Amino acid sequence: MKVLAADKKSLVVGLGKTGLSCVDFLTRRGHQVIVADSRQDPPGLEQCRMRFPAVDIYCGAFDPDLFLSVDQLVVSPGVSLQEPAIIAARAKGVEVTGDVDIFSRHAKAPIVAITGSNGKSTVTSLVGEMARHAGIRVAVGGNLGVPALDLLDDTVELYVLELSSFQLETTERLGAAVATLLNLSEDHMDRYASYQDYYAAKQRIFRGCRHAVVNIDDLLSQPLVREGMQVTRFGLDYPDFDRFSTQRVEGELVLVNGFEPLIRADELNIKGLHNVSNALAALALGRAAGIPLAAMVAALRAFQGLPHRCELAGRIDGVEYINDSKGTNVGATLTAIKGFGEVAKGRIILLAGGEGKGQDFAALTDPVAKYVKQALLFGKDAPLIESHLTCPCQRVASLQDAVVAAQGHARPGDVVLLSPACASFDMFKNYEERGQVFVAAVNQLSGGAQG
Ligand code: UMA
Ligand code: ADP
Repeated sequence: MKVLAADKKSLVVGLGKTGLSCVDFLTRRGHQVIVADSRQDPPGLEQCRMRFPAVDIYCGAFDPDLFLSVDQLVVSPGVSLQEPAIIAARAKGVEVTGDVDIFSRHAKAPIVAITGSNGKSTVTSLVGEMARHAGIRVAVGGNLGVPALDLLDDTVELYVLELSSFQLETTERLGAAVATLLNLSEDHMDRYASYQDYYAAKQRIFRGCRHAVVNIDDLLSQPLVREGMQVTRFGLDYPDFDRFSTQRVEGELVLVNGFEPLIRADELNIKGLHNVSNALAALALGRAAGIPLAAMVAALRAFQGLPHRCELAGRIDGVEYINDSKGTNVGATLTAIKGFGEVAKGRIILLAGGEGKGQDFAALTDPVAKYVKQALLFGKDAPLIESHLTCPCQRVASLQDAVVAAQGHARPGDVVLLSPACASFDMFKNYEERGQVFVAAVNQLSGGAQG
């Protein structure tokens, strides 16, 4: 086991939420800490200066000599390990770690770890709610929002962490009690040389794991190394004794444990088959973590879903406006298009665009042709997306303009769907702000009675 020796000098790289949590954790233990951020005026600068006046902060282009002057680099997920200063320091023997790695060495309670391209936040929140319903003292966070180190507390009985591929890259051996890779589709291709590299980063979630939860519907969710691991399965396809799945009972879709009915799909407040899959994943994870079934089912019944995920923003003149601002990759947007396309009485008006992160948008072509009558495209990669679409496309300068144009195209029964398939940071602070701007623009539309 690696130990953080008190005389080790650490350079915290990146001064966002994660960087601040690392500075806090390390300084409280008496370590020597300095901070570097490649931006001149990073988001956590003032806060860091006020809370940790003794910590030196270096802003602006990374200085390779600074990176060589320490024993270890604690790298934030937003910073690529391919930064030349990091590569050079590593080559000279400087240790490279991250917040989740440090967390895993200090957490005393079992960890349930969740990664995947889509559904992570929903499943993580669900497992957290299930544990709460069972009266377990649970701490929930990671990529979901609260950095892992800020969760550390000796009274916690269970940690539930959403982990991104970036966080896993700097995590040597997580040692989770239960871990899952929910599904895999292209994302963050601006940070990875290949899809294979992205997959390899996700697979790290299984290092040292005792119980893997595997999605039968996605072969890539299997741990590549499985020795000594228990496995629980989930999947939409068909029931069997070894899995959480679904079954038709008198025409109704029911979630089942083996062949035991648990809850009808239409009793869930989160809609769409992808959310049935998310609920099954949460049940399998919760079961593997020892949460009683009754508490898990109660939590499923109560869960209202997270904002900005296929959320109804308004209904005007018989048109539904859906906020799926968290649809930040092609896989998520395909899920939303197919989900609404299958059930809408009319067709979809799709609002998409932003920072495409190097993704291939070709997978959108056929589903968009089938379900979308008009695309309204904005942001940096609007031209690239348009090159893959055959439906009528219109470029707009802002999301507000897109909403106004969408109303012009919409007829009763249609669905106006914001599911950008892109990150937001070329136009917004984050996906939450993008979702809020969309909802505000919908609220400003004039129309007949809502409904
Ligand atoms: N920075 C540099 N140089 C760079 C890039 C970033 O110095 O080349 C600095 C920035 O100036 C900034 C700091 O690094 O000061 C930002 O750090 P960060 O980007 O790692 O962001 P945090 O605020 O620490 O938030 C991170 C996650 N962000 C990313 O992975 C990009 C948050 O996930 C997470 O909630 C938080 O840690 C707590 O664990 C957000 C996210 O977008 C929601 N995640 C991606 C996703 O879900 O697709 C992976
Ligand atoms: P993540 O945290 O991985 O981004 P979220 O739970 O926040 O996942 O969901 C983000 C979006 O991804 C949703 O709005 C929906 O469009 C899509 N999505 C959610 N779950 C799934 C799933 N199991 N399979 C495919 N797409 C999904």
